[in-house]
Amino acid sequence: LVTEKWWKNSIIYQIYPASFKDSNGDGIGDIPGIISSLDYITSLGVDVIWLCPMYDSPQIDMGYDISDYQSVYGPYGTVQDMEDLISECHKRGLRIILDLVVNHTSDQHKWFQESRSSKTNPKRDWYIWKPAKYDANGNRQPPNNWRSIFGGSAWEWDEKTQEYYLHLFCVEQPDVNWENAETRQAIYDEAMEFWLQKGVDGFRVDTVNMYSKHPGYADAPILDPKSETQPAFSLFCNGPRIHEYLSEMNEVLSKYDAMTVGELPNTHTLEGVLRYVSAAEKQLSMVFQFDLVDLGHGKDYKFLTTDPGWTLGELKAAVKSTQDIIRGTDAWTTVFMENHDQGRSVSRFGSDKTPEWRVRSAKMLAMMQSTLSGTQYIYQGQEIGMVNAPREWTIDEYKDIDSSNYYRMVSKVSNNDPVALETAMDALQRLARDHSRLPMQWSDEAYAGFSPATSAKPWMRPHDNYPEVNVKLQEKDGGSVLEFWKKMTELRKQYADLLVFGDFDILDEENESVFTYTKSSRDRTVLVILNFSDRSQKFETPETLKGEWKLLAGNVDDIQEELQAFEGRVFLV
Ligand code: TEU
Ligand code: CA
Repeated sequence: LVTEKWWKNSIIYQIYPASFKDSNGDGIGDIPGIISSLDYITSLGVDVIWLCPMYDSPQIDMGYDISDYQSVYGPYGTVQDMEDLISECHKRGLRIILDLVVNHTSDQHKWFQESRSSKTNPKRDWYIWKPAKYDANGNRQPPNNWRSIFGGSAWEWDEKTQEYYLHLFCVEQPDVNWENAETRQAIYDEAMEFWLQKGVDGFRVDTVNMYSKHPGYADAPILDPKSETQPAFSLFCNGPRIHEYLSEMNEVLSKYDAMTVGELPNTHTLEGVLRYVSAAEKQLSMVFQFDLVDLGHGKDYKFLTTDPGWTLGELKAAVKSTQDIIRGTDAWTTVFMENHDQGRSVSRFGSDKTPEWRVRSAKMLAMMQSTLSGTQYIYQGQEIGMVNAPREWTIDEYKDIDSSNYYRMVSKVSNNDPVALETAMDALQRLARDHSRLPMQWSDEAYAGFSPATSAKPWMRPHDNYPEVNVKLQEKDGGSVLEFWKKMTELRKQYADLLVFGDFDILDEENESVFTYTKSSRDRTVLVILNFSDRSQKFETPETLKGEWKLLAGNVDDIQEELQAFEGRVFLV
């Protein structure tokens, strides 16, 4: 273990700057707020923080639309604040990684301003411009039928220069042309080296498989006959030059021994994933696969009119596909159930129906996460069991562009049909990205202790449950979700050979209520039993594991013969 890379046995805490801690009372989280919370973060047993984009940005997509890689968004602070944050982290033995968003920039970035100024501008080719197509009636059409990930066409017409530009995300996020070597160099210099030289320890790499589009820009197959645009993931993910680009990027990173975790949507085969994370390939340290967090989504579009639900069998298969990445390979993997793009895990995979189930299922999920192999990620608020916003909240409380585009689309298509709009709110209440962006619940004071009591209203409404679910209360309660997470992170470190590096095997693939698996090293085994149902279940002793068992962790006080609703047990065999 000693010879392993530092990032393998690390626990990484993800911070969403707008919603973490507001130090100056303008209702928006900020860097000084993060600095003031570093001792809290270290108390969790965390080794690294990952900071979501804090760069200057018009905030159309909450900072994933960057207008200047080398400056900081005013309300969050300054470059000096970032330098302080980096040194305050390092002082405490914490490492820090930033979000690297280089598939696209903001349309306000000076590169794009130049690019769109004329067809002959030297930076014209830094973005993806294409001429219009015309139909039989002479009507102007975009170059192809690709759908943007936030809905509508992925192409935007530019009146001034009479061409379309590509934006896989929102209109204000034009895609950079990675085919241009000069553009790539500018990205390495301005977005990467600038911060590596300031001491950051690596990057979470946004949309890491989208930089190389399939040449020809062919139309996507028609999956949605009622729509003019079609999901086109297969045509813009994992394109022919992607691994060449990542090798080049890796040369920059390796000068600093920086870690990377790539965001890898729409990639499901073992071979496909290994191209990114096998050590021999020299691309990325690890990736986030989407198998687990995509459960209960539509395949090509996440919001569906009917809830597709998910089964425990699907969840087991999703976990297995990420654990298998490291079985007999030189690759590495990740463990996560939440991030800033997802609903809260307790609401999705546990239960927030009663306070008792909320607490117990949050602990059950903590047991699962803490016993799977790979680098572990905790998203802010997950450690106190924060849950999705209540169903009663109206669309006005949802701030994300993905949510508002979706709601607007439904109201247009349905002509404001109240039933359709209520169904849309059901979908948003399950899956909207907003849920993870509610203010962090620090205490039972005004605004959940996120903003000072005297300040402006926070940019998002704090969850109504903050008087019961908050850090301050849980720090004083030995039975809280927070104290449980701390125990689990300690256990993970103590049994790292099994929990971080061990082999994963499912014992009950067929069981739709209980998830039983082992983690094993050469001479020891850990057995994990998790009841994902809200009913009691039979507790079965696996035949192969007779012998002496020691209970390492559990989430009920009175252990009985049967497993209670959402009960979990972790044994050392
Ligand atoms: O997300 C990319 C992505 O493909 C999805 O997670 C997407 O946000 C979701 O499916 C939409 O419903 C990354 C960032 O994590 C996300 O916050 C950004 O909006 C996006 O890239 C664009 O930079
Ligand atoms: Ca602030």
